[in-house]
Amino acid sequence: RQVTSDASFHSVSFSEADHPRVLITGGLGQLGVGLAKLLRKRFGKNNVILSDIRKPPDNVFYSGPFIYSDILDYKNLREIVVNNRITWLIHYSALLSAVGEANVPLARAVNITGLHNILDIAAEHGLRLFVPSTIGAFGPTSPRNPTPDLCIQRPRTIYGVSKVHAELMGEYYHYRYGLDFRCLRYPGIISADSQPGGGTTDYAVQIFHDAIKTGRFVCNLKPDTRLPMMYIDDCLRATVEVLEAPTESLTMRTYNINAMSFSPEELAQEVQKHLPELEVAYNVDAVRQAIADSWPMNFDDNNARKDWGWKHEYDLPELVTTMLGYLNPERL
Ligand code: AKB
Repeated sequence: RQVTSDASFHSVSFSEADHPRVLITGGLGQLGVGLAKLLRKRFGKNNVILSDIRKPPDNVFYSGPFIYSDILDYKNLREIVVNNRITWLIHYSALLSAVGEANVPLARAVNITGLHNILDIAAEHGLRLFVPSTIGAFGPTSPRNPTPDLCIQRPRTIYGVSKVHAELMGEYYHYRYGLDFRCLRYPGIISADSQPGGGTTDYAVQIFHDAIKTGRFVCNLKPDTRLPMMYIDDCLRATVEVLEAPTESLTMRTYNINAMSFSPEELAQEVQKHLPELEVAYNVDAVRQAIADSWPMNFDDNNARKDWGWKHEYDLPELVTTMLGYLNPERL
């Protein structure tokens, strides 16, 4: 191992000889392409394989290895891991909160049966396994302000139930079979060049696109709905940092991570500082509102900060300036 020259990382990187070989499932969602880019810079282009069941756009296909992989097909998954000598598995395939409620059987298959395949393959081949969890793994009976790592978890969505299941199964496999399972509970993630699909926190991405395209945004949550949020660069960096954290630094296997909390009203006001002509209206979606009302308002991530040095870089003003600068560079 060698000490990294990239100052934004707190841990170590790998030399060419002992680099991990990484497979990312659900690679064409909001986070996979960005994570692959980051990991390819550290471990080399050909050591990070993106996978999905959809056809990738040309720029993704040509930027590094891409492979078809269906997590519900155990043999296909196993073949990919064996043939490519995979050592790290990053499991991003999942149906998110709102879309999961619209198709519970599919969410159950992908989020629960798919996870079982991933766990078995990871345990059988001695892989380091990262599975993201979420603020959605908490529910109305959890403390919401703030929400600590360890507390009551009785979510009321299939997404939340599947993520508590993933946390518990991953930890069980860790203690029972020695699986190197690592899990972060992500807040709502905000990104400019990739779209989330079917989440409750998606409004916080859509507002930027609508503000620039039409100058009008209709929010599907009430103005004072406060939720934990994070800019994508912080989220991807946290993921790499926990994956590289020395085993002895991890006192737990599932950590909350956070950067900021805001409501639609507060986000709109911050955007209006740059685009005063933006009009915001509210047309509440009952399903999404009920979900958001059962989720944490503030997320306590002190254990991540203490154990492996987690530190966010983007707060609300920084997030808004970065998103607007990215989507519409001439305006700023
Ligand atoms: C969702 O809204 O479902 C996701 C999440 C917070 O896990 N973005």
